[in-house]
Amino acid sequence: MKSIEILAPATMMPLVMERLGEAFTLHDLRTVADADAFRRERGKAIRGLAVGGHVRIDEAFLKDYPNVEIISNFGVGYDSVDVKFVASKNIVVTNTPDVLTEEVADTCLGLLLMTVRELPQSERWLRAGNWVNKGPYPLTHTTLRGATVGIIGLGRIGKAIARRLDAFDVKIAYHNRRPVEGVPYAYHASLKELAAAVDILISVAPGGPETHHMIDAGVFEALGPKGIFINIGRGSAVDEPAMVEALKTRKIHSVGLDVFEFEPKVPAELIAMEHVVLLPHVGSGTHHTRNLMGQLLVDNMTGWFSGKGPKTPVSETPWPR
Ligand code: 8YV
Repeated sequence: MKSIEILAPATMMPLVMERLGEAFTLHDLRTVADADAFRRERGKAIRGLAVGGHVRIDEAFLKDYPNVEIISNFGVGYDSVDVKFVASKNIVVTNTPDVLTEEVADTCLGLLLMTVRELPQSERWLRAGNWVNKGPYPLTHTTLRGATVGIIGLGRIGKAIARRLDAFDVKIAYHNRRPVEGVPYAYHASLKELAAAVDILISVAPGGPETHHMIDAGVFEALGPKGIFINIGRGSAVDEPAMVEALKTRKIHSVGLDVFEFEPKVPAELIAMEHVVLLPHVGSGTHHTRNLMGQLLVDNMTGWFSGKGPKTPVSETPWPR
């Protein structure tokens, strides 16, 4: 397979670069001396892309690489790939499901507890010397005791979060495009109705045109002044200015966010708020899980070019066709 040329539009983690580099002729677009010359001279030779969400892969990008057969994506979310266009060109897209499910669910529960019990704020209180100088950290108004938690998106990660929440003895409800069979949780066909029915709303919604800004001012209004919103899915599913406004006007109580609309940019107004919890997209961020994700990306690429087929094609580009 060494004669097969593949491209990483942005440098990926070392495991991916090394293993793809061993199997294929791998080009790293970020390190080529002259990107324009590269596109002109090698563009037509590129047959596979290894991507990680940093570069938008759409018609404009792909016009320089007309012979791409497979796009192997690092991450379960592949919203940076225009999958509709890509599918129309018979290009296969793969992602990295399952291997990150439990890690992301762990992070979500951590973020939830941090937000509900103000743990980062109380830690800052201790470090600032306030425990000694001012006394105990104030009691929190919010608690999981007696709470109902709503999950937007009861897929693999949503279910893993729900399983963990079961152990916390809270009520669980969810919104999904359609009801999920075999789960005991209350289904709400309307997102607004789910928001109105719960104390804490967790979004695991993916990105892309279908979910764009679906969590809007109306949803925050329905969640209410004691409500907490947690996002571990994609920032683009949230109308970020509407969320900031809802926080400023106390239409909701707090948020805990691992994802943002324009990462790594986080609105300054959010950063200035002491009572919200903001994480830099660390959901799957352990060596253990990222290595599994990286290996799956590599396996998809080698599976394709060895004729075995991709391991984890996305639903829009099923395999075998
Ligand atoms: C990754 C993620 O860290 O899998 C996803 O969709 O959001 C994260 O697990 C991210 O995609 C890496 O760029």
